[in-house]
Amino acid sequence: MTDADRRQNALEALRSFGIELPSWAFGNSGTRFKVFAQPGVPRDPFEKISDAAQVHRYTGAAPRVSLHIPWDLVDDFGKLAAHAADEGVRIGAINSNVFQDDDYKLGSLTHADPRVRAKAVAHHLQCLDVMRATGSQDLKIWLPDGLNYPGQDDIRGRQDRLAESLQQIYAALDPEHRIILEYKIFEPHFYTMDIPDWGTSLLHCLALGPQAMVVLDTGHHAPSTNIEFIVAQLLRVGRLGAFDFNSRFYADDDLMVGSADPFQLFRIMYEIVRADALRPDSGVNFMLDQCHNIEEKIPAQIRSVTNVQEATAKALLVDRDALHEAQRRGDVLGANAVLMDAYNTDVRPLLAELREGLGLAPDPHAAYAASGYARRIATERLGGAQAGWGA
Ligand code: PSV
Ligand code: MN
Ligand code: MN
Repeated sequence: MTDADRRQNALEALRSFGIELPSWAFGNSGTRFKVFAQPGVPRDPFEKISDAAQVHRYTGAAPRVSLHIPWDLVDDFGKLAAHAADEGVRIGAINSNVFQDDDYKLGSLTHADPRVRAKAVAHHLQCLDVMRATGSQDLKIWLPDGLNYPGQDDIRGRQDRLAESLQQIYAALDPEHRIILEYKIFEPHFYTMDIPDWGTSLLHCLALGPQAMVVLDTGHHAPSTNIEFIVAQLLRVGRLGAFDFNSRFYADDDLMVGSADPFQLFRIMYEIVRADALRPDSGVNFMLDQCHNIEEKIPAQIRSVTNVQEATAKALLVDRDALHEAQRRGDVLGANAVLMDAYNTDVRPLLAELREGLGLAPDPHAAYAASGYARRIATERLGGAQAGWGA
């Protein structure tokens, strides 16, 4: 295959590559020290979707929005889905939330008290109803459950209770639904989390059945973890359900994807391309999970989408025949050079061409800035909501 062929193939693959945006990226957010309010932030889930639609309008690559329940609770989810359609986007994954209720202080789906477990299961069944009303297919579960002190509770007993609670939720899925199960190494608990790693998530998914898949949040690992190795493993067994993309320097920083380590993002996307998992029907949902504490939110989401697109374009440009040949020969430096050649390619002209082919401006950042939308929402919206807490 020639360079020109690879370029054409990359353009074609990128045309159908969509990234899902989180509704909570558009609200005010911060750290436990301070939430800095910004002018024009959405006052309700309808306005969050309108803002997410701006990102799609200028990138052509962000056609869905994930919701978080109860942060995005509305009376009529059919109306919210219709609003999304009017804005040219769709509702994506529905995130449950069992981390802000006093009842869940010692656990939710793992809690020792059957009453609390039943309440947490019922919340997930409510999320399935939201999925039915919005046409969403993915129920995304991240649990805050865990322990702060050795001996605080029985590690193994909690796994048994978790398996049983998940089974009850799984049994309520419609045929087109999936559970996508996220893991996180630590936080809010520090001795152990009940789903701390991909192995634990995968074991629960395998026990549940084919409609359960793992979510890999790039910020949820120990420093230096080889994330692309995990991606390759999960793809091999057909259980990579989704990404929560973001960047981290220290902990679960939720910074813009590709800002801390664009090379890692490229390596991840290469494993995706290698497994032919970029296709919209591959079963991998490419989502962002980010908060923008100090930067403007819509431009930050546009930047995040273009960062993912750039890493993906580079991964698509890898000369896989040459790589395979170098690997077969045992040519260590040659194989590494093939990968680095692709990584070092400036793909911005390719992405500009992609956008022009879609009838968009070549530079989405400039086009959004020129649109006047930020000025309009700053004057029209007063009293914007926080991303989650208090939304
Ligand atoms: C937890 O840290 C997490 O990554 C989960 O995906 C939550 O739903 C999300 O963050 C909330 O921002
Ligand atoms: Mn996440
Ligand atoms: Mn997180």
